[in-house]
Amino acid sequence: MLEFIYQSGWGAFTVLLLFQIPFLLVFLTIVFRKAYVNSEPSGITDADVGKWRGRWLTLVVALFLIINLASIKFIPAVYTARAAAGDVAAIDVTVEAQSWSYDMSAYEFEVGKPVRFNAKSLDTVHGFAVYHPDGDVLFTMMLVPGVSESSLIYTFTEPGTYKVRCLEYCGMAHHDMSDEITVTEASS
Ligand SMILES: [Cu+2]
Repeated sequence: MLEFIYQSGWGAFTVLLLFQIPFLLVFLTIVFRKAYVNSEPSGITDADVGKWRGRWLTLVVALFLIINLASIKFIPAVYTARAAAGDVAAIDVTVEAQSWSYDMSAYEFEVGKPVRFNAKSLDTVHGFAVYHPDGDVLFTMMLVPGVSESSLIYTFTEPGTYKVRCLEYCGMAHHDMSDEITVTEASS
């Protein structure tokens, strides 16, 4: 359903509006209120500014720490290192990215079986991003030509058709650079 966001210029334009419209509304509200509703000095003292600056900084630092600590286990490099340290037998798959398609040694995987994606690019910088059938990005890898393969271990938890997309701008047909992975129920 959200395919158009990736495949047409109007999709990108719509996403742009989602960022621009709220910004514009807040900006115009502030300008309007200050210029036409209340042109008097604000009455905010230096002490007020200091107090709110302190609160704001505390909030930002606290959010930074909480979000980072809570999300650390979802970082691909972290769960790949954990899976590798755990000695699990992962299925090796080679992925070769080239403008503007992928060549993979396998396209079908099973739920619950770890897959090690060994990916590289043959020409320019490409991405290898795998999307859950509901549209969420599960992980993305940046593939730089001339650099040895990057590896990532991922274990699919649900069957379905997973979309692969390039998330590094790589030229004219970048928006069309995609593929599909099928994940089936565990056989045993
Ligand atoms: Cu691309």
